[in-house]
Amino acid sequence: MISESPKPSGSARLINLPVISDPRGDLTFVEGSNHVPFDVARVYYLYNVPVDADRGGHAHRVLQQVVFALSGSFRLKVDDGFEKTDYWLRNPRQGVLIDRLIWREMDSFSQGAVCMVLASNRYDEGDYIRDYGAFQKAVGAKL
Ligand code: T46
Repeated sequence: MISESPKPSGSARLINLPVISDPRGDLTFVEGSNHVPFDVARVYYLYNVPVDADRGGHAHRVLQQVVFALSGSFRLKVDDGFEKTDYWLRNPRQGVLIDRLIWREMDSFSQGAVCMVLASNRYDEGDYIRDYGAFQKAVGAKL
């Protein structure tokens, strides 16, 4: 239940995870290098996010990540330097794979939303590009 507009970027795409449903509820699982295209080195989650908060606002040089809304909803905006795409995440079994060198921003968090991220590498501040002009230069976009 993720809507996209206007069309998917070449370097971000939806990932659908398996679900096993029975009268006790739903169970979804993720296996590294199977359901996501990398070994998972780190998991982090965002919670207690104010509804008017803006998060992200950067790209990564090498890191790949998959972003899920485990609970509630939020908007994930991705930008490969040429094309921008909005994903509205609200289904815990659908995530967005964000490849390297993709600018991302998140906003419009619902009350109580929980965002979980699977990452291909451990935390490294040196991997962040936090300046949009530097990002455009890195992807070779026209300034
Ligand atoms: C991303 C989006 C979706 C750590 O110490 N370890 C970690 O694993 C992470 C993710 C962050 N931090 C520290 C770095 C900052 O001092 O936590 C602080 C807040 O991080 P940041 O402002 O980067 O949080 P977001 O929500 O803007 O971005 C995060 C990820 O950093 C980023 O990779 O793609 O979520």
